[in-house]
Amino acid sequence: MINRKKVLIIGASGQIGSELTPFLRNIYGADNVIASDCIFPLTSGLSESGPSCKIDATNAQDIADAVKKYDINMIFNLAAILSAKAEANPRLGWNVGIGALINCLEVAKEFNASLFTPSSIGAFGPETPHDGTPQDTIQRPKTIYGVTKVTGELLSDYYFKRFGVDTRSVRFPGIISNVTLPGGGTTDYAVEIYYAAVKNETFYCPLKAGTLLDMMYMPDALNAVVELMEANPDKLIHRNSFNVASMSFDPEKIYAEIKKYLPNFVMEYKHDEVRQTIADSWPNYMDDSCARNEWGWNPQFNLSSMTIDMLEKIKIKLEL
Ligand code: VAH
Repeated sequence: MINRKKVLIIGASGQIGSELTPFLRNIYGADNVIASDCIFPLTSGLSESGPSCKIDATNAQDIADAVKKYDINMIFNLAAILSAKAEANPRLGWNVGIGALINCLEVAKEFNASLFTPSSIGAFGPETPHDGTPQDTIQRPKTIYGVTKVTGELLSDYYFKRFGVDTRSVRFPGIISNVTLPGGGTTDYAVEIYYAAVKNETFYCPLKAGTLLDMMYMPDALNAVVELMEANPDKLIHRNSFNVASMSFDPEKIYAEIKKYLPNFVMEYKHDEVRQTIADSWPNYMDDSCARNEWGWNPQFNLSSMTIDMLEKIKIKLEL
């Protein structure tokens, strides 16, 4: 691996980017991690803690200019429109998801940079085995988000095999975090429920009881990204994209876990047809043995430990 990492993060203001940026700055040095976004302004924390620039990822020249200016050799492309929001504007979902990726692939090829682009459980569809979803299986997603994720996996593998671009990727479950709220995702309920509980508000859950989904706490997601990108390439049989799992639960299970600490918390159901249809097409839980065998994936958080940390961190954040 290249010893001196010069990193560019595209989409640094999003749910993953806003935490991946400081995480990578701690590892590689603040001056070596350039944060960029074009949809949301960078938070003061990100722009004050290291270099930043404005990049429209659907403009290849923007990316190339930044890679040249900062001598980048590792790109994290987090540009995406999440599942439910993309269903309302499929063209935008495609233009951002694939437009940004093809530009990143071409720039990574030209400047010999490695490239990480997250995939998702959204890359699977209703025909995919839902229990113990295999690493290699049928992928016929019925959402534009899923179509962009499968296309992204295929494009990233193609650029590796055809041009030798060092592309790597994981299929993230729903990511739960307490720094930046997610926007427009099907799994967002698993973040919003914690805020409602801390604020002692009734939570109206958009998904039905029994809707099992793979989920992951942000600290584990950040470790997955770095461990994969730092993995010995000779050990990688797969690249785009690894199943990574840590916990699977339905609304009833997370509700019961929160009530252990906030017994007066009330959750009711307020069905969201779009999100329910999407969630029903996704796995109940994935088999992530390939990630564990090929690069040592080993999540640290489960629903219980995540709940304790989320409630504590949100109470501090909301000063309650
Ligand atoms: C979404 N949070 O719900 C994203 C993610 C696996 C889910 O891709 O769209």
